[in-house]
Amino acid sequence: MVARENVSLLFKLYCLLVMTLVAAAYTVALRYTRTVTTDMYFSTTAVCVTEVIKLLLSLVILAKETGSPSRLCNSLKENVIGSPKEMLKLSVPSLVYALQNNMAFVALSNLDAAVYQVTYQLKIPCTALCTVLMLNRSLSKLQWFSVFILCGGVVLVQYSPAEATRVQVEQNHLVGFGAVAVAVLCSGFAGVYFEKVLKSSDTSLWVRNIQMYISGIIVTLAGVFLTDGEAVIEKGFFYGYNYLVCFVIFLASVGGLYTSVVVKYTDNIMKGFSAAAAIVISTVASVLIFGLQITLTFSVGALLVCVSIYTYGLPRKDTTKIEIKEPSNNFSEKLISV
Ligand code: NCC
Repeated sequence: MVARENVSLLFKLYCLLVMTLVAAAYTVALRYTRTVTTDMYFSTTAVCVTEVIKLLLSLVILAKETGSPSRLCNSLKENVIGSPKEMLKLSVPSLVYALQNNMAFVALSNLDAAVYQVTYQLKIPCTALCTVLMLNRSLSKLQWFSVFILCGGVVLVQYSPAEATRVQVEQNHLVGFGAVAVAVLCSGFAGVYFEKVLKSSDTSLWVRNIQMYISGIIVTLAGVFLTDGEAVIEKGFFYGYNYLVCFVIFLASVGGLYTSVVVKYTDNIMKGFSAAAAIVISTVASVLIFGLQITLTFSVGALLVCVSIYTYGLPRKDTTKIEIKEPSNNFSEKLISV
C-alpha cells in the first residue's frame, strides 16, 4: 500500500517536472522561431497542427487503455458520435485554449521570453479566482496570501537582469502585454472548466481529451482561414516550417498532454505551485551539477516560493478562526472562508 502511494507520488512528480521543463523549452524555442526575419511560418497553422498531433497521441493512448481496436471503436462511437452534448461541453475550453495558444504566439512575437514568462505568472491568482468561482471551493485568507506570495516568488525566480535580446523584427510591446492579459484569463478559465468537466464524471481523461481536441481542430482551422486565409492559400499551409518549428509543435503537443495528466491527478492551483517548485528544484540541480551561479533575486524568489507552498498547505483550523454559520451566497464570503 505504502509502496503504491510512493509510486503514485513519484509519477505525479515526474509529470510535473516534465511539464515544467517542456514549458520552459517551449517558450524559449517559440520566441526564437518568431525572431527570424525570413520565411516566417503561420503561427495559426502551428496551433492547428498541435491539436491534430494531440488528438492522434490521445487516440493511441486510449487504444492502449481500452485494450483492443473494437473496444476503442465502441468507445469512440459512444463518446464522440453518440454524445453531441458532451462534445459541445468540451468545445468551450477548446475554443478558449485555441485563443490562448494563439495569444502565446502574438505575445512571444512582441515580448522577450523572460518578460513573457514573468508577466504570465498572473495566471496563478487568476486560476485561484476561477477555482473559487467555478468549482465552489473556498480559499482561506492565508491561502490567498500564499497565492500572491507564490506569484511574487516566481516573478523573482524568473526575473533575469540580463539585457533584452536584440531582434531585427518589429515588436509592439503594448500588443504583447495585451496578448499576455488575454492568455492569463484564458488559462485560468479553460483550465478550471476542463478540471470541472473531468472530475464530475468517471469518463476517461483520454476520452475527454479526444472530445476537446476534435473541436480544437475545427476551431483552430477556422482561425487559420479567418486570420491568414489568403496568404495560406497563396504560400501553402506548411510555409516556413523547419526543424525548429516542428520541435516547437512537438513540445506544444507533449506539454499539453502532460498538463492534462497533471490536472487529473492534482488540480490547477497545485499545477501552479508545483511548477514553481519544479523551477526552483531544477535551478538548484543546475547549481549542483553545472556550477550555475545563483543571484540574490533568485534566492529571495526561491525562499518566497518555499514559504508560499508551506503556508498554502497549512491546515485551516491552525491558521484561521472558525465561525459556524449558515452557508452563504455572499460573493465576498465565498471568496474568503475564514
Ligand atoms: O498556460 P497553461 O499551462 O495553463 O496552458 C495549458 C496548455 O495545455 C493545453 N492542454 C490543456 C488541457 C488539456 N486537457 N489538454 C491540453 O492540451 C492547452 O492547449 C494549453 O496549451 C502553465 O501552467 O504555465 C502551462 O503553460 C503552457 C505554456 O508554457 C504556456 O501556455 C505558454 O504559452 C505549458 N504548455 C507547454 O509547455 C506546451 C503547459 O504545459 C503549462
